[in-house]
Formats: sequence, C-alpha cells, structure tokens
Amino acid sequence: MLNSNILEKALSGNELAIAKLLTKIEYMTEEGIIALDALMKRSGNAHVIGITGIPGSGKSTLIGGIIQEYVSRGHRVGVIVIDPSSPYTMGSFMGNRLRFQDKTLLKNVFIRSIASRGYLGGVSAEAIMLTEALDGLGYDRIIIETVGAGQTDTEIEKIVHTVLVLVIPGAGDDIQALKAGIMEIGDIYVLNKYDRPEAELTYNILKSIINDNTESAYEDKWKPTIVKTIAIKSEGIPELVDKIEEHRNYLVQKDLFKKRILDRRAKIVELIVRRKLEELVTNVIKDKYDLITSENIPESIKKVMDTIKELLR
Ligand SMILES: Nc1nc2c(ncn2[C@@H]2O[C@H](COP(=O)(O)OP(=O)(O)O)[C@@H](O)[C@H]2O)c(=O)[nH]1
Ligand SMILES: [Mg+2]
Repeated sequence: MLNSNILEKALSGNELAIAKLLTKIEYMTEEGIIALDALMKRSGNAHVIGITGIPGSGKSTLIGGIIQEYVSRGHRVGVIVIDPSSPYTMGSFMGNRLRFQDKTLLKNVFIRSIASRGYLGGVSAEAIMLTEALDGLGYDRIIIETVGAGQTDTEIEKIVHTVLVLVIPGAGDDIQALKAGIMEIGDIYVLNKYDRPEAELTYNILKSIINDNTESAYEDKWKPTIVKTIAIKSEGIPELVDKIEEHRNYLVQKDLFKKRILDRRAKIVELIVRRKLEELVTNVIKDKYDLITSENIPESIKKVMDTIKELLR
C-alpha cells in the first residue's frame, strides 16, 4: 500500500517526499506503480523538452540557463538527466553563480539524474515514468538531457514535445550527421559556444543544411530554426525559450500537444511489457536449462517458447 502521506507531501512541494516518491517510481516498486497511477491522473499539462548533443557541447550549462529563464517567467521546472556517468546536482547546473541557493529556484526546480542502463542516448521506461510523475506533481516545463551519440539518439523525439539539438562550432561529425539526415529530429538547433572562432562559418553551413533538409517538406509544418547561444554567459537564452514556447504554441494549435502525451504513455506500456518479457526469457533459460539441446536449435527455441507461453497463460 502507498503511504498517502508521502504523496500529499510531494504534491505540496516537499522536496524530500518528492525524491522518495520518484525513487519508488523509478524502481517500479508496488508503491511506486500506485503513486505513478495517482500522479498520471493529474499529468498531461507539462511541456516536455528533450536536449541532445555530443558530450561537452554544453547541454547541462544551457539547461541551467533555461531553468532560470523559465522560473523567472513563473514556471516550475523538472529536469531529468540520463547520464551513465556523472550524477548531477542543482549546483552543477547553476555553475558557480550560486544562484541555486535562491529560495524561489529551490522551490520551483527539481532535478533528477538516472542511469542510462544501457539505453545510450535513448529513452528508458524510467525516464518516461519520471516525466509523468513530475508532470503530475505540477512541474509544467520538463527538460530531459540525454547523452547524444548521433544515430543512437532518435528515440527521444517520440516522447517529448520539443527536441533541441545542440551543435558546436567546428564539430565536423555533427555537421556530417546532419547532412546524412541522421539528426533530422531537431525542432530547434542550438548553436552553442558561439564565442568560438568558427561559429559564424558553422552557422552558415548549418543553415544551408537545415534549409535543404526541410524546404520541400513544409506546407504548414514546423520549420526548424537555429538559435545562437553562449551558455556560459547565458547569452541567447531568452530567445531560445521564446522559440521553445513558439513551438509549444504550434503543437497546441495543430492538436499535436496531447498526441505526444498519448504516444509517450503508450511507450511506457510497451517498454514495461518488453522489460517483463525479457526478464521472463532470462528466467526460463536459467531455470529450464535442460530444455535447451545444443544439437537441435529449432527444437530448443520451440521448447523455450512453449514454456513461456505456458507461464503467460
Ligand atoms: N566557450 C564556451 N564554453 C561553454 C559554453 N557552454 C558550455 N561551455 C563549457 O563546455 C563544457 C561542457 O559543458 P557541459 O554543460 O557540461 O556539457 P554537456 O556534456 O553537453 O552537458 C564546460 O566546461 C562548459 O563550461 C559556451 O557557450 N562557450
Ligand atoms: Mg551534461
């Protein structure tokens, strides 16, 4: 049973309660699933933003700026960082400005980092469940930072409303990826580190690639744009947030806002079922190892499948 106290506390903004609740949800405990169900009845309002780009391109620094901009505009921001290596704290987003000690920020921002669990750059069931939870808890702008690795990072577009692709000056690989159409997923391309020497050249290349990629595809479709930023100096952030809001309005107008939410919920079901099936296969193989004969592969497959079907009945 779920201790309803913790849910109430979380809903009233108690940071510790939120952290505990999210852990239960992330690990799919019985209480966690009940809490998620309760929160999902309240979710469906948040605008979800995915940020991808190669390591070191400035995603976290940029998110720090976006957080401040959104909070100053009266929003509550939830951040989910999918990173296999480094755990993030509020401090790492706010740099050395120490603005994170600001009470308003603390009250209106929640940051959670989760391990990627092998889904490099992709989305996991955990990421989507935490998105639903933060949405249900009243965070109305949610940012997901993924470790972008070009080709592997194409799942994110299915669960977020707006995809930001970070590009940095002189990043030949990024530009090649764009040319190959691999990174066509961006709604907004952020050319960060605009203080770098090759910035303008990269901007021009990026602009022509984006125009080539999308020119024919328009009619009334969203036209991807480029925003120049210098995240370490918080330059270009208000313009970027304006663009995100413009994209949000576009989605609402085209009836796509709710559709993305329904897609992400369908994705949760899919991911959890896949996870459970995978566990089942692992267990059957382990428990019924004698079903497997190395001489007859088709027969072994059939036996294992039959056992699984039996268990599912
Ligand atoms: N010159 C410059 N450096 C930046 C800018 N934005 C971020 N950085 C630096 O780039 C490095 C990587 O930033 P980080 O936000 O951790 O990148 P992430 O790995 O994409 O999350 C850090 O040392 C930042 O200070 C920028 O606009 N200009
Ligand atoms: Mg980062």
